[in-house]
Amino acid sequence: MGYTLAQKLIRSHLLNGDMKPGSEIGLRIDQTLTQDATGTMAYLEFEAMGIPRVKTELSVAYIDHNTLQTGFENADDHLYIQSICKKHGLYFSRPGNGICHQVHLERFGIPGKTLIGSDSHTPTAGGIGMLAFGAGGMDVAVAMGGGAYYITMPRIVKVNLTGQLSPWVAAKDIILEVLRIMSVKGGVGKIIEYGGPGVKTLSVPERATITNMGAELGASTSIFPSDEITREFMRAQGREADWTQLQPDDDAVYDEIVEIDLSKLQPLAACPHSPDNVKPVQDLQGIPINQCLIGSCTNSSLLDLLKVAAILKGKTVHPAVSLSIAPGSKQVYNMLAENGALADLIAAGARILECTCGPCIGMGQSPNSAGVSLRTFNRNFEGRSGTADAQVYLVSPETAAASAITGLFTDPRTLGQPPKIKMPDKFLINDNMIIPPAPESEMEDIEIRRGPNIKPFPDTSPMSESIKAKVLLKVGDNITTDHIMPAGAKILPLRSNIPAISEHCFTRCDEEFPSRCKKEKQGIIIGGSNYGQGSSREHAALAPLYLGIKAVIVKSFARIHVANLINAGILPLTFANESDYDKVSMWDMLCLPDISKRLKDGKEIALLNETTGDTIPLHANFTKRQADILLAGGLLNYTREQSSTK
Ligand code: MIC
Ligand code: SF4
Repeated sequence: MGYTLAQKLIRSHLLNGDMKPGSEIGLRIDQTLTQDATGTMAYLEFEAMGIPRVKTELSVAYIDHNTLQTGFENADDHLYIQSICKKHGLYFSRPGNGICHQVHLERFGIPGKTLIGSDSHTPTAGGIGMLAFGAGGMDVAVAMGGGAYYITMPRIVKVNLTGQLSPWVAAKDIILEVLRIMSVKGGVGKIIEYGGPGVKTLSVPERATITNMGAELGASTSIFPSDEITREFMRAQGREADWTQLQPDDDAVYDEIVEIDLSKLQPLAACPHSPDNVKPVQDLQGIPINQCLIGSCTNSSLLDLLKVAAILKGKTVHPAVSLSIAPGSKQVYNMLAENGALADLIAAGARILECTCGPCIGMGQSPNSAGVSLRTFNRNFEGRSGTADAQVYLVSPETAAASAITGLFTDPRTLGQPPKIKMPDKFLINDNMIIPPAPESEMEDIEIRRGPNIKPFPDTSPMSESIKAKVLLKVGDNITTDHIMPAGAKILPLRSNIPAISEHCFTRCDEEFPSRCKKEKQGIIIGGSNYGQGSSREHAALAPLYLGIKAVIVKSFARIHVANLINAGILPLTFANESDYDKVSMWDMLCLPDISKRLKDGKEIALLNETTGDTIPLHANFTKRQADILLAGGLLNYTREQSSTK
């Protein structure tokens, strides 16, 4: 029996475990990336591990999220990360060089290598055949120190692409169709592998749009084969030597197959407030819009922006609309400037932003009250834009540009002949904004620059014998990490200060949550299914940890968040029977008797609801390693314990 492409890469990087779906495997990690909003914490954790130099083949730190700099905090974090890179052996991508996933694809990604990044959209690199995972900062810190990255062996879904896209239908519409079919939890525990004859009709930037938004499926990762098209892209980036051909075996067996005939697709939009709430643009035509935003790690490639420029050339943005465009990287920005397309965008009235995440993470450009905003981004969670009642739709660059001109939701197919855009034979290569690390011999002399907002990692202690605490919050299904730990221009500068950022924990759902936790000293959170979907931010675990949350009990978890809870030493448990969710209410006093002993012995766990008298069975499917991490009070303590017993 042959292997799928993902299975081949897992096999060649397997350090421990066996490749049986559902069992834990440890992978050797070749490359890591961080961005600045998660990076400071990841490097504080790396420092706490006491490893002098990164042990990966390549580690890169990007500055792309926290670039608004309304106070000293973000700039201090940037300097801290820059000094860490120099000292500990990492490449540093300066602010202005672009969004981590776009730059990594252009300048560093290598087909067949493994990559983990402290950002949920790290699987973008699957567009060139990398096996790439989004992870919490602590997992990235461990990988930088040479440790394995642990995941549950996923099942493999093949998305079989046939046919060819019709004019005006884009890669974004393919991934929106996959989201429509599978939903935001349909990818949990799975790797999405793209195959079939339709693959060769898609360029690398198009493939990367698709693998990028695999994160919204909840998938472990997404991957395309590495073929002649990948080779051309690598050649145009001056990196052909890094290319290898990668295909699944002919007799590979998949756990599930999803068929998509590209020729049947039409322009689609994800409607408020979830990436899987997908409708044809045709059905939304005529809705008046207020804002169009083009960019983010999903759709900010040169190819995307050249199409947008061609659509806008000689036109004017509708007076009712604000159109802003953020190129994905300095390379994209520079090439747009050199070939005149930037002039077309400016002439049409687009507001050109720096090449960062910007409005995607609520760093400026919040829409007007109840504003309708069309975005080429990947997430339209309620409130993420910074305007609580905004109506955010996710669309292709073609749909966004067409609508920006008319002022109404517009199917781009109404525009006539589409522009013919060709991938360049050669990209503009100038890595002057990437600073290499100092040689090992100079490491000692480099001083780490720590601003006053950078506070140490919160203290954790080993798990107590029993847990007894009140329910301090009860939430429903599909809670995102944006609910748990909101982002945006006001809160993001606090990412390196856990005590301060904790004041905002869950405030989008319940303003009183932080003060209630402080008063009660410890508590338990109850949630529905797919709890913790979205971002990789470990702050969604570290803030609850700081606020005294001991356990989170839900119907089901999203992959990265449950790993972050374990790493923080918070006990993540699931109801054995989902209907038992109704047997627990706010303020109930819950008890998990002998919990540390039960974890040690791998015994079933029962929850005692002392308020109602119910006994509720819970699932706690932890591996020995996970149980040991929880017992130690989190991954940092566990890693320290491990190294002291060696
Ligand atoms: C996001 O898109 O939500 C982010 C901001 O990139 C996050 C990381 C973070 O919260 O810093 C992600 O996707 O992991
Ligand atoms: Fe940045 Fe948005 Fe991509 Fe997250 S999804 S990395 S905030 S551009």
